Amino acid sequence: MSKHRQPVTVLPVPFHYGASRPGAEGGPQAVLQAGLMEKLKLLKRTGTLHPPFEWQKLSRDRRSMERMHNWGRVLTMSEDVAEAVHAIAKNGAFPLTIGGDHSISIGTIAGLTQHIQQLGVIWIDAHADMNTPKTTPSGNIHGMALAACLGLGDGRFTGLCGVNPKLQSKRVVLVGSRELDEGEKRNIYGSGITCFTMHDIDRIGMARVMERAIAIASYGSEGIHVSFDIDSVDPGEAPGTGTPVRGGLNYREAHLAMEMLYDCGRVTSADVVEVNPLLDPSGRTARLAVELIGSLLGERIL
Ligand code: Z70
Ligand code: MN
Ligand code: MN
Ligand code: MN
Repeated sequence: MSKHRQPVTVLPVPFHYGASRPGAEGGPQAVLQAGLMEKLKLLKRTGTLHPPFEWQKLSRDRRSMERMHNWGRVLTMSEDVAEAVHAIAKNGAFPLTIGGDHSISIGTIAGLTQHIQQLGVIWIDAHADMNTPKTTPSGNIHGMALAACLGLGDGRFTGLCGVNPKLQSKRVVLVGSRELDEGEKRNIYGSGITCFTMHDIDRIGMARVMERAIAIASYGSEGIHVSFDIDSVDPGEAPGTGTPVRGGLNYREAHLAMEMLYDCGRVTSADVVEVNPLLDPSGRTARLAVELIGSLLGERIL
């Protein structure tokens, strides 16, 4: 099976405890409702739906701290997601994880790095999610997810699955950044990851940004993981998300990024996170998510 045309296994992760408010737990259902499985079928990518995880047990877990809200629930979810994603990848399928808030990527990346050597990551987001418990202004773990994968922050998360760090900064790229906290900026510089802000996209264009991002994430890697936060897209197109930030990717830039990722032939997994249907009763944010997944998996105009 060519890496380019692997069958897709969808892992729904209805989870919001990494964010400040509820709603993202409805993301998977909204994206499925908007036609995700039909899209996979159309693209002849099989489209298996992973059996749901026993979310009940999370409700009893009250472990929390001022600087790491709901860390018990996030940790339990991450362990389960890591195991599921590792199993999907081992089976030769493309794990497509649908969030849920962005803390779920701690789990997906932990699972992937057990199977793929020197994983590259392209993190498309209005935010960098590079806080640690020391720098976080909110205590919300979705703002610490990428840092944890790079070995920064609390050992409960950096040590997940026994490998720390999971990612090497020379293969990690941020795209679409436009709202960074002060301590987080220091973490970005200190870590050595690459950051393409909205300024860079305006200045040199999305095509050149993605060419560079892909080159960086592929260097010496067995695969690229795309972690796509829907808040990277401008709120005019994607209003249904917990922390909208104006000045985001326009409709065409978002599709172009996904198309270029498909065309590079090196993407082996993806997360689509932070779709919050409570904030968008029209459903257009979930429909956009399905469209963008289509572009990432090879849908073309001609
Ligand atoms: C802020 C924090 C964040 C997503 C919000 C926001 C983080 N930097 N990430 N929405 N996806 O609280 O750490
Ligand atoms: Mn994010
Ligand atoms: Mn393995
Ligand atoms: Mn974000």
